[in-house]
Amino acid sequence: MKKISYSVCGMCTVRCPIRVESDDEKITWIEGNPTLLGGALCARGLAGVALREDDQRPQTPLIRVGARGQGQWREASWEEALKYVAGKLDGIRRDYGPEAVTLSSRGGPWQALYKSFIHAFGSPNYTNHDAVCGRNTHHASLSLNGVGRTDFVYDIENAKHLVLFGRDMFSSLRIAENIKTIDMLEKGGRLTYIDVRQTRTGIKATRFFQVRPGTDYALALGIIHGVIKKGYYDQEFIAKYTSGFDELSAFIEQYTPAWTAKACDVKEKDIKAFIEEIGEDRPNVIFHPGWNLARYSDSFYASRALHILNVLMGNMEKKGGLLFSKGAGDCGVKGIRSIDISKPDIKRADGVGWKYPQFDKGPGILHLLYDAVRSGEPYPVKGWIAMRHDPLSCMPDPEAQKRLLDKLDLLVSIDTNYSEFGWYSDVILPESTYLERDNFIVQQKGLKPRLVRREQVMPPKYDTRASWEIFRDLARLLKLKDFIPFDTMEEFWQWQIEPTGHTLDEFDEKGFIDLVDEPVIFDPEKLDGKFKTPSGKIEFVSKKLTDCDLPSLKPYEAPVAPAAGTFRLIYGKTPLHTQGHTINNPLLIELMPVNCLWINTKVAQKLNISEGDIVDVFSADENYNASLPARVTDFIHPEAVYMTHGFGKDIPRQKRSLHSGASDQKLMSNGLTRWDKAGGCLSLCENFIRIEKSMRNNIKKIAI
Ligand SMILES: Nc1nc2c(c(=O)[nH]1)N[C@H]1C(S)=C(S)[C@@H](COP(=O)(O)OP(=O)(O)OC[C@H]3O[C@@H](n4cnc5c(=O)[nH]c(N)nc54)[C@H](O)[C@@H]3O)O[C@H]1N2
Ligand SMILES: Nc1nc2c(c(=O)[nH]1)N[C@H]1C(S)=C(S)[C@@H](COP(=O)(O)OP(=O)(O)OC[C@H]3O[C@@H](n4cnc5c(=O)[nH]c(N)nc54)[C@H](O)[C@@H]3O)O[C@H]1N2
Ligand code: SF4
Ligand SMILES: [Mo]
Repeated sequence: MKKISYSVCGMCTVRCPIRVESDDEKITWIEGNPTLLGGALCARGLAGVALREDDQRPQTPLIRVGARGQGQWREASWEEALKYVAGKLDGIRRDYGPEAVTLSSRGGPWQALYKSFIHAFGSPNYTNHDAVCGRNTHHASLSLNGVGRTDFVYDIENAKHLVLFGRDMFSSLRIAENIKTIDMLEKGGRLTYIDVRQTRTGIKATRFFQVRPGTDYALALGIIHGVIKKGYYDQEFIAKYTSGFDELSAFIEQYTPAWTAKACDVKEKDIKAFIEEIGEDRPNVIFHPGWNLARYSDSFYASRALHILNVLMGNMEKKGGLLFSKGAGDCGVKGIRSIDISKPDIKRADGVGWKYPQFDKGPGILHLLYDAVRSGEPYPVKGWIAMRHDPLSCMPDPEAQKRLLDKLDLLVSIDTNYSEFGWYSDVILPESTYLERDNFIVQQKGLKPRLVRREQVMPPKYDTRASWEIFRDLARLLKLKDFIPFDTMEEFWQWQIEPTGHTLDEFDEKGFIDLVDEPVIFDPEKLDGKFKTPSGKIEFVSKKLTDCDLPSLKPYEAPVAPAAGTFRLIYGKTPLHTQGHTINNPLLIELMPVNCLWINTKVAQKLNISEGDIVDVFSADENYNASLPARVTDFIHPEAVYMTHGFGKDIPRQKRSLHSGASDQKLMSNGLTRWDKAGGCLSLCENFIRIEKSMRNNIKKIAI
């Protein structure tokens, strides 16, 4: 029977709204929601069909029988596997207390479920991926604006100038944002792109700066210098809503255009020309403060400087600027109910909130959890459930991580695929793919807050389950009170939507429900109370940072140059894959089967490497090496080499992608030790590697 379903894409965590056509057990069409995205979708979104069909994903619960990581599994029924996990969790709770169990996830709109589960179990240790993603920029926004990075919507479509520092948005996609940016460019808007290499975004830009790696903070300081010296800032806004402007003005004195040009390897005249452009375009200028900023030890300050530039532009709550994201309460309407079991009053194992008061308590900082694993302080960590999360793929030095994981009694992976963590775990609980399951209704903040839900399009192909069923059943076995007191998703949806006055049928019209008819914009003259800093002002000098012995206006320090014969390893995404988990997708691997190593032309000449040659790459401790083809180009800074993240997989059951290309995090030896003390993120771009032309290029064909 033909069916049309509205749902939410699950091929990456952007979660675009989709419309799916199916005919009995076959999906015949997937497109972006026509009302919200005009049908647009990316290659990965379309490859969701291949994810469902993929027989190289776990098809039943699996319990490890050999040593960890050896890949010997026995298939188990759901009843047996859940009883096994619940029994182990119960044992840890009895022997060490519930706080000895941690649950990590990829965050996002459904995290309330997993967070509530671990809280109901009695542990405060919910954590997520964000310390290798957006924590630096989130903390930078909190320290300045008192609200987090997702509390703003960027009105790109109406901007006159969008400035992106390494936010490679046409590779690292968000479909709605891409559409808005194209619209802006077609209306004559300007795009300035800053990166250490040329990218899909850079080639669409009106101005491109190829900077020395790790110097974004210097460039941002130089721009602040120019903006203040030229008077290209909104004096009224600064006087009304900010504190510390005099300190900022004094601090930037030294960061002249000439200094900046030298620090960043760019031309002084180009910096000056750019400052004139933003002088003309303000206040409709947006400085994107970054997304994945787990890059350098000063990325927090670089991002803070970009947030400061938005403030100087006076673009808040103005067309073409930064608009506050509104929830139901801001719009005077009632929102949905959600599951929300509060955190037990126990110190977090990662030290966030007590040892590290500078960080937002929310999901904590995952790599700091490893300190507790290592030392047993403040208490032992004995169990880890990774829900839609692959710590071994997303954090550096997986071998060092495995040595620490060996101290734990229980590792559980709830995943649609075999992740690297799953492969090292004790139990894999396979989740049904996003096309095969329902999820809660989600209330998305924005100019018009909206309800969306993920609806099951197809029954599961294999013996897999939805995460809400997995957690519900585990909670029942563990006798956790108040956790999901319902049996079907339909019942839960009804309970969620009831206070809003809307009905579930409304989802069938266009796939989402707007809670208000018109966008809600605050009066830009009346923003008092919106900045949740201790003083209620935008704080150029933050008391919270000062109290934690951290500077607000940190003097610039140049990044260390690579030692002779080594290169700074940098990475990014491709539009054809999501992190590491689509590499084995039957359709996507066909489009991109291997990553390659970008290397500057002059450097390549010295190493006798030509385009397409196989090169060998070695981690600093020489414990990991891999081979991949070279991409020789002028458009990368000579200090750096680049590769797409996610390759170099080592999971034998994923036969298509086994050992294909190189893994950036396996090349990051000791990478767990370098992190940004103010922002919390690991500094993933502070790793240096050695490269050689591979001997394999010389293999001659031998006729037999
Ligand atoms: N197709 C696709 N889209 C995705 C994802 C995906 O996996 N695949 N993941 C999503 C997620 S979770 C995130 S967080 C976002 C991330 O999106 P982005 O924040 O855009 O992050 P990356 O793609 O990691 O960006 C890496 C870029 O930083 C550049 N870079 C390295 N060093 C420097 C430097 O010193 N200065 C400057 N200016 N640039 C530098 C690299 O050359 C590279 O181009 O993408 C999202 N979108
Ligand atoms: N070296 C390096 N490190 C990085 C990055 C980089 O570019 N380079 N990028 C960083 C960024 S921006 C991020 S956000 C993190 C990503 O962090 P990761 O944790 O690696 O995130 P993903 O790969 O998106 O997803 C994790 C797991 O979720 C599984 N999964 C996917 N869909 C589902 C589902 O529907 N249900 C369930 N249960 N599981 C599912 C996937 O199979 C995968 O194993 O990595 C960060 N680390
Ligand atoms: S960006 Fe692509 S993969 Fe990610 S949610 Fe949107 S359509 Fe799906
Ligand atoms: Mo991310």
